[in-house]
Amino acid sequence: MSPLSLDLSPDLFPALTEAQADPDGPGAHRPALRFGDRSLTYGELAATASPLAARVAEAGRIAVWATPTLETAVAVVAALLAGVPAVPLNPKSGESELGHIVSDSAPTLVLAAQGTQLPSALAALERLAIDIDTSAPATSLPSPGTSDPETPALIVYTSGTTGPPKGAVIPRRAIATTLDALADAWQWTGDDVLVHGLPLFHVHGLILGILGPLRRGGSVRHLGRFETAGVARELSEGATMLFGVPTMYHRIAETLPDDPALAKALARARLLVSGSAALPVHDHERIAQATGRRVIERYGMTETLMNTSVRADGEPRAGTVGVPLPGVELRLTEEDGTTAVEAYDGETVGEIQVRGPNLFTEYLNRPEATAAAFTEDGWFRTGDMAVRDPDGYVRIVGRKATDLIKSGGYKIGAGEIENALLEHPGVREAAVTGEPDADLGERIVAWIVPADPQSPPTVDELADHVARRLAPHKRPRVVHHLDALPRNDMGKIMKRALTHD
Ligand code: MCA
Ligand code: AMP
Repeated sequence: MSPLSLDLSPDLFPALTEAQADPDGPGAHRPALRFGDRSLTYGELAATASPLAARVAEAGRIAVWATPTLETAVAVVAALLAGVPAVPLNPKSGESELGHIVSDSAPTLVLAAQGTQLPSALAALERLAIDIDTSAPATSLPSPGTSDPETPALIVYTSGTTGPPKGAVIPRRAIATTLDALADAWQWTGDDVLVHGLPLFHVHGLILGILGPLRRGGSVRHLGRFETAGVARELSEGATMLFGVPTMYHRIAETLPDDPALAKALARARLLVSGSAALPVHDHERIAQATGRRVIERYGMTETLMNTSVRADGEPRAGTVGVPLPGVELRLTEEDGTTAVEAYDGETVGEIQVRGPNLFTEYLNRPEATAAAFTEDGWFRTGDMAVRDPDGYVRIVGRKATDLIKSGGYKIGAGEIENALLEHPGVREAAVTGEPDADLGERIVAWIVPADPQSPPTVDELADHVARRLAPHKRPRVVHHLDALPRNDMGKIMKRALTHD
């Protein structure tokens, strides 16, 4: 582990402060954000985010309608400047998921781009339209001295095995340290130009993908939605880094044989980074073969931000997530959850536990869940199972909970989908599992006992039902009908007995 180098300065975005202080200086004219044909320099970002920050400064907590747009980036930056915690909302969330997040996090305001139609679940909230007007006179940025590093910066909702998603409270300290640790590992500087098409309501797309470049004084070009053509265009027009989930790299690997321009563009990139789920070795190899470049993986979690990475100056090794980041303590533990595994033999499996300034502070309103997530001496139990190579490289081999599914890089709890399915009148019993999928990593499979075996609900009907209530990425892709679910003597569903045959 490298020594801890903690920057506890409350100023998350020095380049923005500099642009504000010297609006005619070169720093103010540097590009900061670009979404399609709309962009902002640091000076323009300061001019548009600072009045918004002043307007939200008195709000206890705000929600942000996190579409993949310039408005979302501006709203989150404004909240961070004001020191007001922001809750990013997935604009595709269904009524039940949105209702839960809003009642749990109790924001006083919702920020959304001007002209956005918001769903009824948000009707009771006061609304503030984000209007990007770079001609507005910049008000002074709120004094950075007012923000304690422990102040909650973001509350990001993340699924567990059962029940609705929990709000992970992420302090400013965690954002600053994780981004600085990545800068060290990736030699990430203000000269880098990042391209990605990740959603902006999760850690990957928002903290790494938007706040990361802004903390470095560099820039990001967001694709609006992921497409290999957009990746090729941006990397051939000056972008230096690409972030994506394995599904995106899988689609790149599939496209490469017929797209020499994409291969050429990827070959020029300084760094290709994958995370949120494991990138299969086959996709690693296909990309390396077509481009001569190796994708590097980093490993993180909503609750911990980033824990490990293959370093830019290290050996890229497919199938591993590299070494602990500076400041992150990482250990593997035996089944008892407290005895450390000492072996670095590439064989002995243990649960990954982490400790460090990159961690969240708590699950909002869930003291018991928070307590259960940590050991007595402050290690966070990730639930991920791994081995360590002799040189310290971590290899994730699975996860403890079979009821957590990673599909397209999204973490999805089987329990929340089962609960939604049970609310469908055509479903008497339901169990949800994940099965391997070349594109998504895992796909969601629903096993149901229909209320009326003569007319069971169709896969489309159940997919729509789940998408409307929770979110489209949580919809089952496959549905099996059964006469009864396999249960043990205690009545517990035996998911391992759920197979096709
Ligand atoms: C299809 N669609 C539907 C339905 N069927 N909508 C409603 N009801 C239905 N029944 C729509 C979808 O909404 C979507 O719409 C389109 O059809 C296709 O959806 P789908 O096939 O599900 O996926 P995709 O659009 O092809 O998405 C693949 C993806 C996506 C782009 C890779 O999964 C993705 O963005 N993943 C990123 C996940 C992520 O950022 N995870 C980070 C969390 P439309 O076309 O309009 O969109 S993990 C994290 O943060 C930690 C810290 C970490 O380590 O990174
Ligand atoms: P989330 O809770 O959505 O933030 O997802 C965090 C989980 O994603 C981790 O606990 C891991 O299981 C998984 N994950 C993230 N990055 C990687 C990676 N590079 N390789 C394997 N799994 C990963």
